[in-house]
Amino acid sequence: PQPTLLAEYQPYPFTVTGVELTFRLAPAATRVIAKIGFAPNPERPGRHDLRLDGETLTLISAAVDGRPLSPTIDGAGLTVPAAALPQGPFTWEAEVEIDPKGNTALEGLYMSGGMYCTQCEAEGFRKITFYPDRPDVMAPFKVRIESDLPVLLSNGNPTAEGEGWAEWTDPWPKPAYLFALVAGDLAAVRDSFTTMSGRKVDLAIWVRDGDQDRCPYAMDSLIRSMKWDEEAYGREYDLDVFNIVAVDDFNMGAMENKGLNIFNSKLVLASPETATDADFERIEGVIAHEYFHNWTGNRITCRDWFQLCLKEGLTVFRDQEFTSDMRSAPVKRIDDVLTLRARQFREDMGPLAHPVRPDSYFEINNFYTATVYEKGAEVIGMLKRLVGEDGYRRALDLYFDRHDGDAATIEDWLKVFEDATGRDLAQFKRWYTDAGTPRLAVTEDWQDGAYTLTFTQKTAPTPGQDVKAPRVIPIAVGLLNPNGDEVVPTTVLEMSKATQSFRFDGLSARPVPSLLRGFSAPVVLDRAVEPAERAFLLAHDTDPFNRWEAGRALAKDVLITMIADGTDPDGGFIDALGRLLADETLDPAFRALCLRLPSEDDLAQTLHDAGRAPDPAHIHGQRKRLATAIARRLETPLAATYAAMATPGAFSPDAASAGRRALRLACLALLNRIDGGDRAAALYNDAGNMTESAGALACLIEAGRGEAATNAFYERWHENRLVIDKWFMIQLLHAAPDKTAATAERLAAHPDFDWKNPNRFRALMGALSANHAGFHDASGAAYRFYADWLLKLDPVNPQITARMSTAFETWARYDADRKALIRAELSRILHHPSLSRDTREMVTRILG
Ligand code: B3K
Ligand code: ZN
Repeated sequence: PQPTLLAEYQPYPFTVTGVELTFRLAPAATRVIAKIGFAPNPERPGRHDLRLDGETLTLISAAVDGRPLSPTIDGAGLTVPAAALPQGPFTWEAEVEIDPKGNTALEGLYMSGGMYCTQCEAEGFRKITFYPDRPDVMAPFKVRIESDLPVLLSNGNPTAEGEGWAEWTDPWPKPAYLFALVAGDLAAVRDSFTTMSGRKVDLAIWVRDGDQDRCPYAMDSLIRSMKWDEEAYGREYDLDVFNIVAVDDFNMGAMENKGLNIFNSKLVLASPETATDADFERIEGVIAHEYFHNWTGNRITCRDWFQLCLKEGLTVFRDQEFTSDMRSAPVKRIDDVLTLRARQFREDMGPLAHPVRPDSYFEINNFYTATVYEKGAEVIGMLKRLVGEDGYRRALDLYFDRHDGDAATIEDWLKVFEDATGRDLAQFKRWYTDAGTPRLAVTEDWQDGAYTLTFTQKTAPTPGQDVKAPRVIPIAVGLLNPNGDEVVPTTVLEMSKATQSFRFDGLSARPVPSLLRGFSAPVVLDRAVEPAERAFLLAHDTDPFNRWEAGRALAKDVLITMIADGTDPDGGFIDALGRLLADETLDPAFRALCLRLPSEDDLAQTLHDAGRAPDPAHIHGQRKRLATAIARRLETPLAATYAAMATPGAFSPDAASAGRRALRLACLALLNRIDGGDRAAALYNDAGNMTESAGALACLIEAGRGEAATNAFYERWHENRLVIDKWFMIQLLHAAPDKTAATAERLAAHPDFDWKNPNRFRALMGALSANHAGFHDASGAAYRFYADWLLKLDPVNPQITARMSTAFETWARYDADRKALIRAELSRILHHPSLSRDTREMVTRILG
């Protein structure tokens, strides 16, 4: 097979004037009758064959302008020769049969617990009917659904219904990937929203009967999102109805289908008893994300899949802004940077590194990555920093104005910024075309009241890109006086050369620099800093992100030293942490983040960057040792804070209450190292919400006394799938390294391990690979077990298999034995005779 290349883009030879679909639903034999209007595309003069994508379809009949024909069918679609087509517009009609029940890949039309649902992005529509399944072909759709099921939904507005059928009309031209259909025995939770121009929109969340009481938070989040998009971006909703459906079997989080968002049920359903604070926050963020796609994705879509970041980077950026407005902006920024570093930096520094806008792929589903999403959002954050709040607003207004109804490109996106602000973005564009995380080295000079910062940027080669040209890097800097006063407030330095100096004059004393404030660019700062300076910033920096960052860097330095020479942890660091913990002027959520130690995976990468092969078991041991030392030295304040942060009374998922619980659990996790699990046991017994139950259970397992609670948890929740996912996950995340593989084997044999359900598979396997020391146990048992399961899942659900193969992307960090073990598993996978295209592409790239 050949890769698809950005450079080979050509418009489709036809435009689609309208699509009419009839679905006669039956589990194993659904009929889809399509009537599609085509017209020659003036952008592609001449006569062309009609090429339609189609996979796993049985063609029953086909006709052009009413004349039956038998097109040539291959594994990827069908072709009608130009000679068999009229010169001008024509109507294509086709009836196909599909098998939703046998569709375990969960792409196209499939069944989940008795209901029909669809997932078409990126290329799933071709499993529903023959069609030009590409995002630049946009058309209005009319859909008729025939079924005995009581609830029949599709995109757009409901236009007619009768006994056993319903009809939906979507007036907004859309690409096929935004098509959706749902049919089932569902219950609705309803509300409404009146838009800024006074139109009333009927809102509904559709769930299984019995789940209605877990919908209010999602509904509230939707209403707040609709309001926010009007206020922050001037964007109004454009249909009479907005429907959300929750399904249990779903390959990812959620999908922004026009007017009919389909969600993984874990991102809709929440009650205090069943969902953690993190779940609530995630629900709010994803509901917003999918809703925001209505403008950034649906009204303006992507010309081709290489432009995926056009909608995803921008929509992530928008949902991050939304969450910052709803909750604490600094805490949100820290959370986002933690995720970026954990997932995107790891990707960017390994064999899977690719540009935010890739230029080649075998399977596009493999490019829904942290780079496209999270780094894509960071790039927009940098643009905003460079052009300022007003420039950003003007550019976005122009974007919506100029491109509404278009399938656009990154070039179009950058052009609106150039036109709105007069700035040349040719060099900035490298953030889209070049892979890799730049490293920024810093030196300082102090002479006669002038302070000079010199930065040197360097980006290591990435697969297929050996030489890296310098990028535009916005570096937000503030300067502090030795007494802690800020002498230069946040200033954005614009670096564009490989090496560049910036000078600050008229200072009375040598300042302490606070660099890369707010994490103003997705780069790694390489600067050797004395612990005293970090402690100074931890105590005094006015930029909350950098304050946290200073503590983080200190913790990392301490841990790296402990790992290197087994020295005792630094008391100065622990005392600084203690002062922060006791500072009641600080947001509890912020303090909780400061108490969190760098992850083992992060430490492994740091050691590797320094040229040392990480030993996962040793890292695990030293990290625990530091936690124990902190608990010993700060026992009194930790215990006091633990008690003070209780949230008595009715549960509220708001950010302030969640922050208190986060701080409380952060204290508990440390105290748990020295109290033998006593506090966790007490908390487990009277926890009134899932945040505390799950937190206490994790501590009990860590303390080696989790058995009773684990069993009790199962007894209490075995009928709730989402909670049982947590049950699988917690046991593995907190298993001791040498017992992790055995725990995974035991859990995989549990009757509730429904491995074809993506949430359940991810709960177990995702937690296994996230248990760094357990996954990388020297025996290789976890590697083998994990690879066995990838091979088992691949024929059933290639998308999930391919995605989960990234657990192995870091193999090159480790020692020769581990490298050999992982490579052996990867090549065992690769040599499997019928491996999917998805997994083949990933494993090939990982092996390099
Ligand atoms: N656009 C979808 C993701 C589709 C993934 C296809 N493999 C959800 C989102 O990003 O909003
Ligand atoms: Zn998205």
